[in-house]
Amino acid sequence: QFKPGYDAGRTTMVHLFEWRWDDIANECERFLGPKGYGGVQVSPIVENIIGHAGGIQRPWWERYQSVSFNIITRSGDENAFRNMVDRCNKVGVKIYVDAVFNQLAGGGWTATLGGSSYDAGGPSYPAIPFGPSDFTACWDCPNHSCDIGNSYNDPVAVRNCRLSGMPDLTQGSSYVRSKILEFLNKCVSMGVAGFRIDAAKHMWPGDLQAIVNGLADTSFGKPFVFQEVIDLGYEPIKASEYTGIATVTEFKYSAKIGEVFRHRNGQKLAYLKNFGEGWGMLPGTSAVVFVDNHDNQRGHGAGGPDIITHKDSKLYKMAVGFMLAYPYGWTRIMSSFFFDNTDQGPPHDSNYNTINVPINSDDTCGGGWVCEHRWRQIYSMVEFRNTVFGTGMNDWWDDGNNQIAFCRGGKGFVAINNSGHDMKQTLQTCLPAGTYCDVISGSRNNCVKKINVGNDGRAYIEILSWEYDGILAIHQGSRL
Ligand code: ARE
Ligand code: CA
Repeated sequence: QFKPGYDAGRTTMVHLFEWRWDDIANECERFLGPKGYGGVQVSPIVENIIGHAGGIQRPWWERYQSVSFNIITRSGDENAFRNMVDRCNKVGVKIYVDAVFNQLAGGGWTATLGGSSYDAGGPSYPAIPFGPSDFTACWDCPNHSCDIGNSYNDPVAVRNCRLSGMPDLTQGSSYVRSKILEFLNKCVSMGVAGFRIDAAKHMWPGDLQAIVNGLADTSFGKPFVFQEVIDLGYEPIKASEYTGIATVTEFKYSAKIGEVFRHRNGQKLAYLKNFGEGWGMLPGTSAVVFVDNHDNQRGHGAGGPDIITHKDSKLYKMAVGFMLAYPYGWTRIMSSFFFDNTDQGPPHDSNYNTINVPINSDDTCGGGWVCEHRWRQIYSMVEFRNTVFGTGMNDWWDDGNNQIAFCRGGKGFVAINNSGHDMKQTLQTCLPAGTYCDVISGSRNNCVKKINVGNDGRAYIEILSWEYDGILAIHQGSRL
C-alpha cells in the first residue's frame, strides 16, 4: 500500500478527470505508455445519482454520490472498464480507482445511472444492500443537524457526522467492511493497481486500517493506497494519523507551491531548497503530491485562490516542472476539462453523454479537454523524473530570489526563472561534457535551445524574462 507498483522506469500518474474508459484505453496505448507515464487515477467508477445544480445539469460531482457498487458511470460500463484495465496494463500503465465509501448518495435526486433505487432518508441502498443499521446514527454525531458543517475542529464530528448531508457509512461494522472489501477486491481481481480513498479524513484510522488489511494482493504486492486527508496544519486531525496505514495526499504541497510561485506572503523560489519534509510536510515516501487537483482547481476542497492551474499556463508549467524535477513525494499530474462554472461537468453531447477526447495533429486535445499531460513541457519532465529517479538533489543554486537551478545526481539539471528579470548564469550542471537539448523548448529531434556542458560540468544557462517558458531542463537522455 506504500508503493504504486509502477513498471520499471516509471514514476508518475495522471488523473484523467472524467475521461471515458474507451478514451483512457486509447490514451494508454498511443500516449501514456510511450511517454513513460506510470499510471492513471480514474474518476469514481460506480453507479451514481443523476444530478443538477441550479441550472447546471450533470455536475462533475454527481460521481461522488454512489447508489450501488455496480460499475456504470458516464465513463462507461463494466465491460469498458475491464477492457481499459487490460489494455493499459499491457502497455505498462497502471489504473488507480477513486474509491468513495465514507458516504453514499444524498437525498433529493430522483434518477440513477443504472436505474438502482435508493432512499437517503432510510437510509437504504438495496442494490448493495445497505440498510439503516449500516449508517452512523445521528446521535453519534455531536451536531443537531447531523451534518459536519463547520465543525472541522471536532474529530468526532468530522468522522461521525454527514459530509455535505450525505448518509455516513459505519466502517466500524464488519458487514459494511465486508461489502466495501468485496468491491475493492473485485477491482484488484480485474487488474486495478490501487485506490485513492476519498474523504479518508472522515473515517476513523482504525477502520481504514482494517479495510486496507483486507485488500487482496496484486501482481506486485498490496495495491497502492493513497488516502485523501486534507491537512493544511490548522485542524486537530493530522495526516500523520493515516501514514501508518498507507500514503496520503499532501495538500500542504499544493497550497505552498501555489504561494511560492505566486510570490505570496513573502515567498520566493530560493526557499524551495528544502521543500517537502523541511517545510513540515509528510515523509516523501508517504506523500502523494500535486500542484492542483480536481477540487482545488475549482475552489472546492482546500487551498484557496493561490492554487495554480492550467489557466495560468506559464506559472503552471514552472510549478509542475519543479515538482517533477525535485526529489520528494509520489507525483500526480492533473488533466482537466475547461469550465466556466465550477459545478459544470465534462464536455458532453446534447444527451449529456461524455464525449470522446479528440486529439489534434499537434498532440493537443480539442472538444473542451485541456490535456495538461500532453503539454510537451509536462510530459518531458515526466521523462526527466523517470531518468533521474533514485538520485538526490545536489548543486542547488539560487540568486537569493526567484531564479533557481539544481542537479539530480549526474543525470539531470533544471533551471527556473520566475523573477521577471533575465537569467544569465554559468552554472554547474553535473552532466558529462557534451551538447544537450533543452526538453522544455524543444526535443532532441527538434531542438530549439542547445546547452554546451564543458569538461568541468558547467554550462551557460539563459532564460529571458519574456520567453514563453520560465524553465529549462537537460538530462542524460537529451544529449545530442
Ligand atoms: C454536492 C453539493 C452539496 C450537496 C451534496 C449532497 O455541492 O451542496 O450538499 O452534493 O447532495 C464533491 C464536491 C461536493 C459535492 C460532493 C457530492 O466537492 O461539492 O457535494 O462531491 O456530490 C472536505 C472533505 C474532502 C472533500 C472536500 C470537497 O474533507 O474529503 O470537502 N473532497 C472529496 C472529493 C470531492 C467530493 C467528496 C470528497 C465527497 O475530492 O470531490 O465532493 O465524496 C477544509 C477542510 C477540508 C474540507 C474543506 C472543504 O479545508 O480541512 O477537509 O474538505 O474545508 O469543506
Ligand atoms: Ca464518516
